[in-house]
Amino acid sequence: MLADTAALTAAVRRAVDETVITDVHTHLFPPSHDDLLLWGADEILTYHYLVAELFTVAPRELTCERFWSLPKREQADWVWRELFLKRGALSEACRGAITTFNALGLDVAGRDLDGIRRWFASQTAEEHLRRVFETAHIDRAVMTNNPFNAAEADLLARDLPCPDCLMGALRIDPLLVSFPEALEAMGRAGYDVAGGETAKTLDQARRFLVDWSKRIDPVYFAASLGPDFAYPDETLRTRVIDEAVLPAAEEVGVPFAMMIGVRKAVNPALGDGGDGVGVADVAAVMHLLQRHPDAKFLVTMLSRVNQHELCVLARKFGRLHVFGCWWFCNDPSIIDEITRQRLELLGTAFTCQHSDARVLDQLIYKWSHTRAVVADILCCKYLDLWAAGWRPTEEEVRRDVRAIFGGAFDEFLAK
Ligand code: RAT
Ligand code: ZN
Repeated sequence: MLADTAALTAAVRRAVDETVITDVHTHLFPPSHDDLLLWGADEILTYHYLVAELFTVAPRELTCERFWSLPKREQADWVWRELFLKRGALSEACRGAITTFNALGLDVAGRDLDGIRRWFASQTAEEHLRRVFETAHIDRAVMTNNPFNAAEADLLARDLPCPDCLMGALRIDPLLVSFPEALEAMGRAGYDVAGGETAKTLDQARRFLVDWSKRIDPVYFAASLGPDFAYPDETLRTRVIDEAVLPAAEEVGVPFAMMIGVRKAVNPALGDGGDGVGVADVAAVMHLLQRHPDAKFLVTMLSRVNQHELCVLARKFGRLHVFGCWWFCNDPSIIDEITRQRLELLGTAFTCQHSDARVLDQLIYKWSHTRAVVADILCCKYLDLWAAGWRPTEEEVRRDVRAIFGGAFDEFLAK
């Protein structure tokens, strides 16, 4: 039994610190996929969040075209100079790079970028992966595997070694947002899609997803969708969902993860950093739940405006699992707001965060920053409960912390 509120908050902070996290969405790859697994100083500094920030302050002579033509090391130098040396490094993405270097024992306070680079150059991907998982204190991370991408499909088809800590997820955006590209990929793989947008083609798409699932054993199917995502509507997308995606997901026994609200290529010159955000229509998710009573959905939304409505919807359907503070929401002030809202409306039946790490090392900061915010929130919530007369045990606190850091996700997958 916890004796008093000091013991209670100490137990909460210990639990948040010590809980091993499952990261439900990343863009990591196994080391065997060579260049696809990004890690090291220059990758950290050229993360697309930081590239977008660089161009908020870059001198006019540094055009995007010129930036992209530079070697990665020089791109990283630009970011370092403009955001870290000439300005205060106050953004969340800048702080993230600093947290990461520091946690790896590197001399970031001394601003020794060359020394930091030298350290990374003497590591191997395999040992670095182990070290980062240990430092971030996570057990597993879900990858993003896109079989519609020729290079990725080739690597996936070779069944290269993959550490147990990385789990597959089948990324299917082309089917929903660029159907001709999906047709081309399926055709290349030998599926009979010559008829175009017919029922037969959609059945071939279903088969494509089921076949790839046998190969990579995905935890879920996933796609990111724009703020204009509507369901049902008169477009091909509704048919693709009804006749290919959800039948395949149900056959394989996995949820469909939707990340909704990204306004793609608002400024295409920025590359991955050029996407924006828009308020989406949560009713599309509601209609999916209503029309597909056996389907399960994982959903995260990009606009802060959509968060409350999404929580309310998740209270109505146990087949909807809300996860993560995605991208522009992965900032302490917004994580704080969203996580409080979710706890208040959903108890522990949600996953409070995913890292979206594109660079291996980012697991370190994304998780340490989230842990700090969530620990503060949980202390408040448990103190409120204490004041109301409830007396939680340390084991119960640990159970509940694990729930929002991966336990509820595992339970959702299993049910
Ligand atoms: O957060 C990000 O890094 C975005 O660029 C996207 O990767 C997004 O999370 C996605 O998976 O589409
Ligand atoms: Zn992502």
